[in-house]
Amino acid sequence: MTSHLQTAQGLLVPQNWRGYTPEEHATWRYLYERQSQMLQGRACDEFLHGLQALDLGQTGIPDFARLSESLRALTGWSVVAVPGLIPDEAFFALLANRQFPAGRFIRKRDQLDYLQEPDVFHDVFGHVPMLAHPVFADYMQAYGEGGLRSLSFDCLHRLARLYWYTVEFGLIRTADGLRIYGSGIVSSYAESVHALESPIPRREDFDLKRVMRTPYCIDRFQDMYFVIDSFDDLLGETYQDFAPIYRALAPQPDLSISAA
Ligand code: HBI
Ligand code: FE
Repeated sequence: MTSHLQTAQGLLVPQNWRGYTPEEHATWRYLYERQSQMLQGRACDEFLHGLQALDLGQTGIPDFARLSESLRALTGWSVVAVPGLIPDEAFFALLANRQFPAGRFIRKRDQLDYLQEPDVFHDVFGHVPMLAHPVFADYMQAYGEGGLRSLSFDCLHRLARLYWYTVEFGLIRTADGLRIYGSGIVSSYAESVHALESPIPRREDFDLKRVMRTPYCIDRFQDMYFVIDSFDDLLGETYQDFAPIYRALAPQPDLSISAA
C-alpha cells in the first residue's frame, strides 16, 4: 500500500448508519423523489441506470456497507465515509483504489438547495450511480492515478478543473440531445434545469487543454459547461501522461468563463 493510501485509510470514519434520525431519512427521501423524477429525460441513461441498479434509497439514506456490496459486484468500487473534505493526496489515493469517499451528514431542511460542503446526498445520489458504469468507473480510477502522478507538479488546479468540468459538471451529447452526467448538477434541482435549458451558459465541446485552462466558480450556477461525446473518449484522454500537457500549458493564460 502506498503511504498516501495508508494516510487516506486513517481518515475514514464509520458511517454510523443506525445513528440517522427518522427526519434525516425523510430528508433523503424527499430529495430522492424530487431529483429522480426531474432527471428523467435530463440525466444520461448511464446515470439513470445506475440509480435503478443500486436501488438508491426510496427508503432513506443508504447504508454504505450494503451499497458497497452491490457496487463491488458491478464495478469493484466501494463507498467509504469521510468527515468532510480530505487532502488531495488522500482523495486521489482512494479513487485510485476504487474507494469513493462520501460525507455522512445530510443537509438540514432549511438548506435543501445549497451547501458549502458535500453531504451524503450530493456524494451518494450525485456520484455513486455513475460508478456503476464500467467505463466511468475506470475513468474515476484513472483520474485518481493521474492525480497521484501529478503530485510532484505544481498543477493541482489543472487537475481540479478536469474533475470540476467532468465529474461534477459534465454534459454528454446523445442521440436524444444533451444529457447530464455531472454530480454537482444531478444533485441540484435548479442547476439541472439551468445546465440544459438556460440560454445563459456556454456549452463547449470537451477539450482537455481548454478545460485545464478554464477556472471555475464554486458559489453560483456555472457559466460554462463542457460536453463530451462519449465516456470512452473521456477515459482515453485521461490515460495519457499529463506531464507534457502541464509543460505545454505553463506559458498559456487562463481562459475566460463569462457566459455567452
Ligand atoms: N474530499 N471528501 C472530499 N470530496 C471531494 O470531492 C474532494 C476532497 N478533497 C479534494 C478534492 N475533492 C479536490 O480538490 C480534487 O478534485 C482535486
Ligand atoms: Fe462532488
